[in-house]
Amino acid sequence: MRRKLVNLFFVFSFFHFFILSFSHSFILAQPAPIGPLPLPKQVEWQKMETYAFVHYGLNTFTDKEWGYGDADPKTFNPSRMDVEQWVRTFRQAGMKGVIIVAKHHDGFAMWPSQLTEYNITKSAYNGPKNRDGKVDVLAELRKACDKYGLKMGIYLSPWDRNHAEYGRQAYVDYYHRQLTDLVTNYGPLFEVWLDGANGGDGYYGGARETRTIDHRNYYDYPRIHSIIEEHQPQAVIFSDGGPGCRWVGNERGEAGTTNWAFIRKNDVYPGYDKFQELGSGHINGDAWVAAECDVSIRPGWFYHPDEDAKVKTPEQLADLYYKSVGRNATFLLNFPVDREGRVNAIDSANAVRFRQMIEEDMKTDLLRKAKVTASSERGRKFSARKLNDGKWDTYWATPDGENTGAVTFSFGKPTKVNRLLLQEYIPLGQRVKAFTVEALVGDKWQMVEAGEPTTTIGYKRILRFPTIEASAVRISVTDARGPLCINNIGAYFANR
Ligand code: FUL
Repeated sequence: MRRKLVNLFFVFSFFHFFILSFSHSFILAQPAPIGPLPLPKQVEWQKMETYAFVHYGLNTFTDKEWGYGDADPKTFNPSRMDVEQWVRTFRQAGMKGVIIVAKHHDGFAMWPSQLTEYNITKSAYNGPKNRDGKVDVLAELRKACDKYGLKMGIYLSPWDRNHAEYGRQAYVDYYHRQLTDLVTNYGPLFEVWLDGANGGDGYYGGARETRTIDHRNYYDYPRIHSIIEEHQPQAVIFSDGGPGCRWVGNERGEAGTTNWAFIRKNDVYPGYDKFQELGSGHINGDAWVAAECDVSIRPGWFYHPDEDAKVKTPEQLADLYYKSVGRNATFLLNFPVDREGRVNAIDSANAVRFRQMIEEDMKTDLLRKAKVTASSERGRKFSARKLNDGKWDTYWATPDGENTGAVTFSFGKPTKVNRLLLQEYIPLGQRVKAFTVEALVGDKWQMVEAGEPTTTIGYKRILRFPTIEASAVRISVTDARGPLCINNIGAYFANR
């Protein structure tokens, strides 16, 4: 009996060993990451895809884009302000968060800052009070974001045309204290926005002169980053050069068709002169700093009554979605809150309709039920079936040494298609450099012309093309930085 038990034990251990090494061979087969890599918070940020921007302040009432820094705070006088209305609108427009301009270049603080008199408590605004009995637009926004499940972010302009010490060290200290105030008093922030603008002249406490600063060194960015990282480790820091995310190099809302999530971090700084490069990033970059497309729903960032007829249409917004989210960037859509203190009815209607349009465009993924085959697979765990299983963190991968590969999806019958969506599994890096799309029409394979170069994919790439009736589609990656790791491919028929 005892011998039998011992034998059984050996047999069991033997099998155990085999099972373990077998399963290990699957587990170990994950492709090696290829840097630069995103931090988990950068991946979470990119998954937000679309979020709102709010420009609201003295400029709204003085009809300016860049206040000089001398406007009377009493000018700020909304008649029917309703922060919840903003956030409800954003939610209906599918926005996952909102970044508010806490202070624009004019230096006016939208919260009861104790560091300057030039703040909201000195305005004519008589809205809800914070814990200290003061009006506080940021506290109102925090509350509304929590109520409607949106994330909150802040914009704090480094340039300050009101401050007497601007250009000297005392202002830098002030700016750091102002930032500390914001990152410690308004709950978790998903993004902190540091713009690179600096026009030189300003009120500067009455001096009314031009002051120039050294863009690279004046603000002490390392200190700014450490203040944010200490209190808001989850926040992604925006500037021309990141470190969390980067400006896309234009304010039209368009990313480059080739768009790497990398930059050479020592080259780029806020106010970078070769900002045109930011639309495509640097293929040989050493830091993961994906692009964000900031654009206003109106021509200006702030509200101007004469722009009521110039609000971007739902069609134009949808086009920008494809040119931003559909090109490996995020879409930061600005809403110039109006003089009543609301997202204007035209803006709100167009933004909500835009979201419906995108949802209708990509309502049914035609590949979910298609049969998929691949030129090669890296074992069962990384089979081509992972491309249309609806899961974000399973992916198709090719074996080491294979930096090209093709997948074919067969519909079984001719099917109308005009959109294709691709996603790389970015926690392991961005790899694809070039790909092609073909469709089987009748018994002939023909190239699908998306009207733009099919180079990078990254987190998400969406192609639009004239409707074809295909019985199969084939995607071939023709060049990449390493073995392929693609987690999702979808195809749609947008009926508009
Ligand atoms: C720029 C600013 O100069 C504009 O006024 C606006 O705030 C835009 C989003 O960033 O740097």
